[in-house]
Amino acid sequence: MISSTSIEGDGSRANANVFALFEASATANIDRPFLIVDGAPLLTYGAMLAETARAAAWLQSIGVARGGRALVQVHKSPAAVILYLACLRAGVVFIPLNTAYQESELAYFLSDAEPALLTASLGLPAETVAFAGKRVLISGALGTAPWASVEGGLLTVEATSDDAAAILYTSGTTGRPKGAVLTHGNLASNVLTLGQAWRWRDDDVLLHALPIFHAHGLFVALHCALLGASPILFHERFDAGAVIRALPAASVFMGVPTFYTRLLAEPSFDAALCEHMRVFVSGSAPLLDATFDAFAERTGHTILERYGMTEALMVTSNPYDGPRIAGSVGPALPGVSVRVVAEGGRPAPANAPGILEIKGPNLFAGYWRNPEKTAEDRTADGWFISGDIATEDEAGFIRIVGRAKDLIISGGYNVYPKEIELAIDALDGVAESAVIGVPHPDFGEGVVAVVAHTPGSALEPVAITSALATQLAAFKRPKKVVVVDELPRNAMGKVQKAELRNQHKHAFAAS
Ligand code: MLC
Ligand code: AMP
Repeated sequence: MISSTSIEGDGSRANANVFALFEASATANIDRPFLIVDGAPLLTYGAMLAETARAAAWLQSIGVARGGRALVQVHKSPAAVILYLACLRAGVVFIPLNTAYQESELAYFLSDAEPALLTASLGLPAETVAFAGKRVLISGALGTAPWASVEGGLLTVEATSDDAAAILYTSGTTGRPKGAVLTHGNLASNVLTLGQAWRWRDDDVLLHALPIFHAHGLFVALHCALLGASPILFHERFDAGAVIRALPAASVFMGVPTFYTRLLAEPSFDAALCEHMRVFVSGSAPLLDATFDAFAERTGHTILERYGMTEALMVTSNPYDGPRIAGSVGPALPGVSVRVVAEGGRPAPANAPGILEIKGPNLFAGYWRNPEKTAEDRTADGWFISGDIATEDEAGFIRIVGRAKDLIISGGYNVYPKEIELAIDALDGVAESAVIGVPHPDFGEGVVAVVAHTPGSALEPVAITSALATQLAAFKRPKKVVVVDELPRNAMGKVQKAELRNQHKHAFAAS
């Protein structure tokens, strides 16, 4: 189990750079494998320290200094992990982007983030994108990384716990993504809490199949392993067959619910494969009771479900020791406070729904260059308004029972209906549209667009689907488009999304 090292206050660890925590663990375990790719150890923890120092020196040599921002849209690879850690070491603010984003979506992030460095692995945006900083292509191979020939290295720079470590974009009800600024203190406090709550062990081996451009894969999975200097079985993407083959060598696995339903769909997935597993963690989207039960029956393991969000990192977790309750995300993690607030701002009675609010050292600093939105999402007494509807029972166990925000979570990715509606409404022949999420057997929720045509236009669903193909990342595109004469409205003239969700609830029913 990892001891709780205070990163501030007592002077024993003056540098609050979150990397200093990982450096301390790595230094004590330099010969231990860090990343294991296709069964072969690629880097030891000692090599990780040397590579990240070199990459940090490279950042400095190209003028990307402490406080500067690096916008990074790269495939998951060992080089991408090194680049991330080098940014932490150098005090450069890391801004990861989903690789599925199209070039047109990237333009917004460039203008909003104003990065000093843009790194891509597929190709760099066309010259038409106004961007004054450096552009660099990195491949997945460490040997060809731009820092490969750098001699020497940069020591971990000093950071305070309030310094920005990363900005993660999350969309919003306005359709415009907002950058959540996470500090070194946020990241450090959360990983220390998780290491204890999940009883991280010295002999743990993490099977990592999540993307590393979101909080779950980056700040939860990767960070826990780094804190424990644990070997990581590093998979570039989730593939059920590959995960099944790797499981016998692992002890910890983390995933979104789709990972678990896909594993259960494999007849070869059984208890014997999970013999050495210590814990399976699920989060980012609701885990169905049916999945929890089927998993327990098949493997003998109860999935440990936790709840979090980009702006607050991990907030609640089912207990490691003690009952893990299906449908509940557990009580608040140590050091984190939650409350359920009913209409009118009063605390909701036990088991009654209300908005979940969050406070603690895990809470982000604010939205990048958006003080209005930062203020709007906080109460006068400093609590963050999550937008999730929850209940809390007498024992402090939280259930997420709905969302006050218009958000679809598909396979663990957030899709904001407003953004899709704006893109559809701009197309010829469209009067208006409503984008909804309905049950989907694989992704949990699937995106459906209900589109009203303009009078006299012969609008075809396929025309909408193909028009969106170049504008939106694939995971955001509606998996089904329905053209109607008009959208249902209530007496106030508001589109009735609940009615549409009901009408289309079987759109993806398994046949
Ligand atoms: C891919 N597609 C998706 C999708 N992922 N569509 C909807 N929802 C998704 N999540 C698209 C593909 O582009 C493709 O489109 C088609 O669906 C089929 O793709 P696939 O081959 O089945 O997808 P796959 O590559 O296997 O990806 C599915 C997945 C992936 C579930 C493995 O989405 C994934 O890794 N999700 C994890 C998301 C995650 O890490 N979330 C954490 C957020 S942090 P086409 O058109 O090409 O056919 C957070 C905070 C917290 O929420 O609490 O953790
Ligand atoms: P993101 O903005 O990508 O960080 O997504 C955060 C959102 O994911 C939360 O506000 C919740 O709506 C949802 N979420 C995360 N974990 C869970 C969970 N275990 N159960 C239900 N919803 C979850």
